[in-house]
Amino acid sequence: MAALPNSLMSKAQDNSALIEKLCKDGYVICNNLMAQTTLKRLRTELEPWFLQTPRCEGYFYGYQTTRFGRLLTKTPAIQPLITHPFIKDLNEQILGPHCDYYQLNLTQAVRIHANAPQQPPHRDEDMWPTPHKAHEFLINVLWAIDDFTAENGATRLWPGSHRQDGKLHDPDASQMPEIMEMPAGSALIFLGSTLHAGGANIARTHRTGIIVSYSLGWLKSYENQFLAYPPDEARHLPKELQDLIGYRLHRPNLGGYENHCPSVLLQSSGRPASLPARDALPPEIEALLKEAYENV
Ligand SMILES: O=C(O)CCC(=O)C(=O)O
Ligand SMILES: [Fe+2]
Repeated sequence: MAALPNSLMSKAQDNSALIEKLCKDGYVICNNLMAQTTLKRLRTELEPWFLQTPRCEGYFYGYQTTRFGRLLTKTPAIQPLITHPFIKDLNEQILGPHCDYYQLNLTQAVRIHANAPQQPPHRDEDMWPTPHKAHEFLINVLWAIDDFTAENGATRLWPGSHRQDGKLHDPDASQMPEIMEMPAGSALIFLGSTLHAGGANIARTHRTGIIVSYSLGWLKSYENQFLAYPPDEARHLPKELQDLIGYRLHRPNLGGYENHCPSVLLQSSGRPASLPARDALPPEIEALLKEAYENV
């Protein structure tokens, strides 16, 4: 493949080039991936929540930032971002082979206020404490709601710091991170194994972004999706989003309600009094068990 001119890619570029770049460098920036009308709506819907949400507490989140989740309820304009076909394709190729289905791990609005220091560098996958991960557990998409600049806290990221051939590669301590500058409406996509940090904000104004991350369907998600979107709320979402937030079984028999598909709770008739436990198995296991059963 011809070398890409820089880390900026347009949505017209085909996905295989994007995935190649993501796997090689651990990140890729897609310029202006969201429609301007979506950006405008997101700004309008997010602002009242930024005004009413108290500042974060803790050295990881950072005391001079504001964050909140549950974005499907707070800003419905986010729906097309979560199910963006471009991101879907990436998820299917990178996470898809390692699970029955991938899930929505988190939606989070992040505002880095003026004078905020740099966040501690980290890999988002470290929340799952398995030391040697043989494949990616998470894909992160950070949507720029404001322009991300060197001064206002654009994400710092260490290219090539992601897993290579099953090993975690740690950048040389002297390696400087790259600054993920991008115009509002763009998306920074990076792997869960890529080292990064929210930048220090030395500008006069804040920097706002939205994190949408996806993880393997058999992992505990960062945001508790069933509390964020209980059945009475989830019932009104499109099926694709109900699936993404986990109202379905992950084979074998994982994530059920009364050993049944949890989507049963989305019916308007409410909670059934009792249900038959029903296997959800991969076809090869199902076939083996059937054969053994019939030969008893
Ligand atoms: O806001 C940013 O630039 C990055 C935030 C981040 O990496 C995190 O909160 O995990
Ligand atoms: Fe992070």
